[in-house]
Amino acid sequence: MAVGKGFSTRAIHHAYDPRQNEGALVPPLHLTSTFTFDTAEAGGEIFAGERQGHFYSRISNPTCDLLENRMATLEGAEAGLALSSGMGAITSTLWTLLKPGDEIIIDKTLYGCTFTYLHHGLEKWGVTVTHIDLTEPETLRAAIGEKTRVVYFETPANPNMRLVDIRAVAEIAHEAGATVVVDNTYATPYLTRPIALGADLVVHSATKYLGGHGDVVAGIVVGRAEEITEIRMVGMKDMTGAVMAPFNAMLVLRGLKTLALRLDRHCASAKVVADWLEAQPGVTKVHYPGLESFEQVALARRQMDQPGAMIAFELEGGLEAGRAMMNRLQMIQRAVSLGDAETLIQHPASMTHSVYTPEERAVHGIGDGLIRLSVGLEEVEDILADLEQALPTAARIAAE
Ligand code: 4LM
Repeated sequence: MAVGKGFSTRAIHHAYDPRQNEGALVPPLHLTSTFTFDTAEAGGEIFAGERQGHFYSRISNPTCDLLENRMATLEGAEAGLALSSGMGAITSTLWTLLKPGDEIIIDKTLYGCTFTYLHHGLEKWGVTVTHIDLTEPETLRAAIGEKTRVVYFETPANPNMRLVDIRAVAEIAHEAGATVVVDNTYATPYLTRPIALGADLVVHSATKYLGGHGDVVAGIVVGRAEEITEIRMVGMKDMTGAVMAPFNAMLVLRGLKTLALRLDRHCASAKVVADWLEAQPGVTKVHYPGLESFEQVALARRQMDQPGAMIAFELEGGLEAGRAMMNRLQMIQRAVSLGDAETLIQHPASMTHSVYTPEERAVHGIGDGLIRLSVGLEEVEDILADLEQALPTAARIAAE
C-alpha cells in the first residue's frame, strides 16, 4: 500500500494493508500463544532462523509486529521490539548489552525505577554504574573509558526536566565505541527523534503518551535490526520474558493514531499553564523547556519540535505547601504516570522517585519541594481554574 510520508499518516497506515486482512480497517488482534507449522521440517527451520515465521508469542506476534514496525518508522529506526512495560524495555535492553566488568555511564537524573535497577540492581552483577552530569557533554569525554559499553539518559529527564544534547553526547560516546541508549518517553518521536541525532537505541514507556489513555502498561525499544534481534532473542526471550501482550499492542496502536493530534494540544496547554504558573507569587521556580527562563532553552529549541507537556515546579513553603495545594485540587488527579488525557499531579520525592534515598535525591537533583504536572487534554481554562483555586492554600502555608 502506497503510504505518504507524514508522521500521522505513518502512525495510522504504515505496514498494514486491509486487502490482506479480509478488508478489516483495523488490524486484527492475534490472540494466540503459539503458531502451527506446515511440517516438522518447516518448524525446525523457523526455530533455526532459516525461515521467516512466528512460532511462539514470547518471541513474536503479528499484532506486536505491526506496533514494532510503526514505532520503528516514527523513530526513524530499522526495527522495533514491543515489551511488557517501559521497565521491561529498559531491563531487556541493558541485560543484553552489558556483562560483568562493563561500565554504564548514566545521567544524574533518571526515572526512579530505572535508577534503582541500575544503581541498586545492576551494580550487584559486576557492572560499574557511573553517574555524571550529561547536561555538560564534555564531562563525558573525561569519564568515558575502555570499559564503557553504554551511555544512557533521558531527555527531558524525569522529573526535573533537564535536557541532554543527544548529538553532542553521541559523538563523544561513539569515539570511544560505546552504545548510546536514550529514553524518549517524555518527548516521543513526535517531538524528538534521537536516532537522527546519533543515538543507537531508543527506549520508551509506551504506558505514557504513546498509549495515551491511561489504560495500558507497555514498553518499546527501537534501533538497528541486528541489535533489536539480539535484545529479542536474549534480553526479552531468555532473561526477562517481558513480552508485550497482543491486546496491549492493539491499545498502543490505537494510541499512536492520535499521538500528533494529542501532543499538539498537550503542548499548547502546557505552555499556557507554565506561563501562568511562572507569574504566580507563591511559585518560586517553573521548569519547562518552553519558557524563556528555562536554562537550556536554546537546546530545547534545537532538539525538540515543541517543548512537551510535562512541567515541574516549586512553591514557596516547599513540600508542605505543595501537599496542601495538591490536596485542594478538584479536577486535576493526584496520580503518578503521565501523558494521559487527564491532567495528573504528583510529588516525585515521595512517589515516583522515593526509591532514591534522601541522600541520593540531594546528589541527583531531585528537590523535596518539586511538584510534577502532566498537562492533560481538558480545556486549559479548566486546568488553570483548578490550579488557581488550589494555590492560595500554598501561599497561605508559605506565609505561616
Ligand atoms: C512516572 N514513569 O514517572 P513503565 N522511563 C520513564 C518513565 O517515566 C517511566 C518508565 C521509563 C512513571 C511511572 C509511574 C522516563 C515511568 C517506566 O511504568 O514500566 O511502563 O515505564 O510516573
